[in-house]
Amino acid sequence: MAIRTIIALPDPRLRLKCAPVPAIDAGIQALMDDMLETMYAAPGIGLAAIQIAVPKRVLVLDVAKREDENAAPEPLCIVNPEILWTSDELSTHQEGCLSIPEFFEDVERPARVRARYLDRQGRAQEIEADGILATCLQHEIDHLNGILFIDHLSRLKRDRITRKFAKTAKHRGPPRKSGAGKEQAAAGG
Ligand code: GNR
Ligand code: NI
Repeated sequence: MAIRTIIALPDPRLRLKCAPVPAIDAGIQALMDDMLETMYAAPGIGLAAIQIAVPKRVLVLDVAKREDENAAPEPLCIVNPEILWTSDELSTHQEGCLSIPEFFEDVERPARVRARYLDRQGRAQEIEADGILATCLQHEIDHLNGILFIDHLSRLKRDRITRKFAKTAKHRGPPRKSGAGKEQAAAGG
């Protein structure tokens, strides 16, 4: 297992539509293990593969520790998810994103969702989620389609944050091409 670098705005790869996984093999399982380690280290409650520069329809979630720091981990590995149903009822949660660091804003989404997916062993599963799990699942599935939570905000707020990150990137210069970055690019195909 390894902690991978999380890419951030304005990296254009965050806007890719990610490819379905044809088969869950050892490589995909290793990817999910790295994603979980990276998510827990960040720390975060969800991570999509594209956030570590791998454009595949894979995500991991664990909302267990959000309320209780000492709770046992409850990792979910989700491949090729498909939303089957969303509630008409909406709910609002404050969202953040590891690829948009230090920016938090309320987002309104369906309060409950049902989805079908493949788990770590490639078995078909269904999940019905509410609360923060429903929010996080929708946030992660958005990532697979190149959608970020700022896309659900007003254009004014979205443009403000997009400009801020474009400007910061200019000051920082282009990302360094060394170490983990290169390995990831090679593994990302
Ligand atoms: O760690 C995360 N917290 C979070 C809080 C509210 C709604 C969504 C999230 S997901 C985020 C990690 C992340 O960027 N996943 O893509
Ligand atoms: Ni995110």
